[in-house]
Amino acid sequence: MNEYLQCSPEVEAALFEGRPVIALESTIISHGMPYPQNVETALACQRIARENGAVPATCAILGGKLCAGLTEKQIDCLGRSGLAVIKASRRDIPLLLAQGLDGATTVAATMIIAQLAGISVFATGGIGGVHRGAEHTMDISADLEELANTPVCVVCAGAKSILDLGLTLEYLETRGVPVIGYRTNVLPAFFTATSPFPLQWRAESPKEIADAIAAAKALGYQGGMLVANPIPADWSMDEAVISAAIENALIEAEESGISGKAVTPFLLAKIKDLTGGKSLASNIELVYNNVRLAAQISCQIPDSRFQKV
Ligand code: PSU
Ligand code: MN
Repeated sequence: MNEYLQCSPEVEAALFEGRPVIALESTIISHGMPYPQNVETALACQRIARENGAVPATCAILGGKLCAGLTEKQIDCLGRSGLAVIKASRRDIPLLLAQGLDGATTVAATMIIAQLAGISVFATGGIGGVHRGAEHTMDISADLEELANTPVCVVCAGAKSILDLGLTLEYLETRGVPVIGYRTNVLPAFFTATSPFPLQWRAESPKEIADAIAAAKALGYQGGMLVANPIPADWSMDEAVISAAIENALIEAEESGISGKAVTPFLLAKIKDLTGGKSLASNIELVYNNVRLAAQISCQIPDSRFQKV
């Protein structure tokens, strides 16, 4: 095993025995939600994974180690620390490891840990993508490149329209990433189930997705896969309310000169304030929905391991 990788005993045993394991990220804990809802949500995700037959491997960088499987205490610590923890994407990993630091892992960094550990399915809320105005800012999330290069299947609720959804799909197409709508023909827009952007592929069951993962694995495919799972109807937000909140948050970000990796956390917090907390409740439910689906997919993969590195 890689000297920097540290799987919890439970995750280690499950992987060794070929039992289903799913990865969960930690930027969503430290930077995506306020305390204490972030910790409650992260712990509930672990419960939901187990109820659906998968061992949860919440990932983070702690003391310079790539950790897969955290204790409640470690999750609580990440949640309390909030923005004080470094938001860690691919570019940050070598430095955090060399200096023995902590980092809350984004989708990209969590995919890297998952692949090293041999975990092939990962549940999150929303992925990073091509930001609106990227033609000027070049702000394109490293999550997209990771999906192109790392063989992990990421289950998300689409992407927020703080991003340019059309360009995000174009980028994924260019980089050869399959995007599969789960019981939908269009890319979900995170807080709402639909968007004007059609998808090429649709799956009706977790088994269909597991079969696609198995085929990619058999080919030794380099890249990952994205499953877009729409927010459940009961939790979907009003289109006009959420669009107005996003527009206002984008204006505030621009006026405050927010840039780089601070953009997404800033927008998320603003949107929550502007919707009186409604967006947070929806956000939490869509994550649970994704954890459920990811666990069900992992249970359909005969040997849920990608090749160990
Ligand atoms: N989108 C959300 N919630 C999140 C994130 C994105 O709706 O919490 C987080 C994820 O961890 C994602 C990261 O991987 O932000 C992307 O950040 P950036 O755009 O800086 O790459
Ligand atoms: Mn960015």
